[in-house]
Amino acid sequence: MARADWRRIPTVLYPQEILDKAFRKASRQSDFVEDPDKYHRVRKQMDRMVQSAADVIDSTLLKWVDRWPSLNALSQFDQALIDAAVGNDKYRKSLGTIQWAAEQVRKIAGETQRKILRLRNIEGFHQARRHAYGRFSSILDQVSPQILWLGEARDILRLLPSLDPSEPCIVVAGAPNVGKSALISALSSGEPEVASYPFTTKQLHLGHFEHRRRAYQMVDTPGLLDRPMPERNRIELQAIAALEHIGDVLLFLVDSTEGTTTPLDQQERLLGEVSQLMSERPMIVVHSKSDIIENLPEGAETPISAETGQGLEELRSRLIEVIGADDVGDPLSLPENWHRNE
Ligand SMILES: Nc1nc2c(ncn2[C@@H]2O[C@H](COP(=O)(O)OP(=O)(O)O)[C@@H](O)[C@H]2O)c(=O)[nH]1
Ligand SMILES: [Mg+2]
Repeated sequence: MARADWRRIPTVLYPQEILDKAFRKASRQSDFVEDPDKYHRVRKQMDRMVQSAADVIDSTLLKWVDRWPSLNALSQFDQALIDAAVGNDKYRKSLGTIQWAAEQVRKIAGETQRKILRLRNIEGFHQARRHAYGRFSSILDQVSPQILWLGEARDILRLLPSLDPSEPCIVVAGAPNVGKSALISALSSGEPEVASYPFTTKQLHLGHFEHRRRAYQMVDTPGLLDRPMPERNRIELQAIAALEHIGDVLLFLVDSTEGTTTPLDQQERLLGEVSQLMSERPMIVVHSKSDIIENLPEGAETPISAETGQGLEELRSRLIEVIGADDVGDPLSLPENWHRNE
């Protein structure tokens, strides 16, 4: 599965800039035409101008379309994020429209070439060239909303978190302010990346640590797995389903300190909902802010503190063990139903 890297998509030119670039190049090309006979020279020049302008427009548009990942090639998680952030339909249609524009430009260039072949006078050649230029610019005018839309979409998408679906991923859930972001920072090697989530105005934290050459990713879930489920919209549900796919383990934080923002019974209800939603995935429940916990609720054995580091290494080992990415089994053992037929 590809990983979307929006930062690698170049800025597209404004429609007028594409035209300017195309027409400039076309004029330069026509200067290279040499023919002592004016009739033939102009005919070749006008033909060359139309073809090279079309080449520039066509290749600029197609090169850009190419750099956008095809939605189907992306992970479900990325697809859900893109849908929530800019809309998958709009995304597909805009790219389709730009591709259509490139085809039209090609077609116009072909028609003009055939027309110039049929014409028999110098003024006609000029006219055919002017006519083609006019059509190029009206095509670009027509698709300029889509070009501008994609430019804006790119700026939004580059703020989204990018997760590598081929590496393990830990989804960190829990009510607001229980310490999810602080824990991700504490477990991360280096500063966690701050990204935006289309579901919330809050920032999302994305961290990772390495173990045996694998990058264990950790992702926050503000606005998704931190409030009661019933009032979810379609896109949020989709994102939750996607999280379930991409996450190898769910780490749920409970804040049982005096100062908790969300009362314990509500946190327990949330835990119940989240564990139902992610029933396919192993879940680890920890009590955060152990440095200020006065009395740990009964049965709660895993206090951790992002502040003092208490319990963090144990937690890290447990996560690695539960994910089991390193379990390759015994390479010498044979499948149970294996028979040697010699
Ligand atoms: N004492 C203490 N405070 C913490 C700890 N972890 C987080 N906090 C504080 O709890 C508040 C919420 O933390 P944050 O990570 O933003 O919570 P989130 O909303 O779940 O991401 C912040 O003021 C943190 O400084 C901890 O281990 N000990
Ligand atoms: Mg947070």
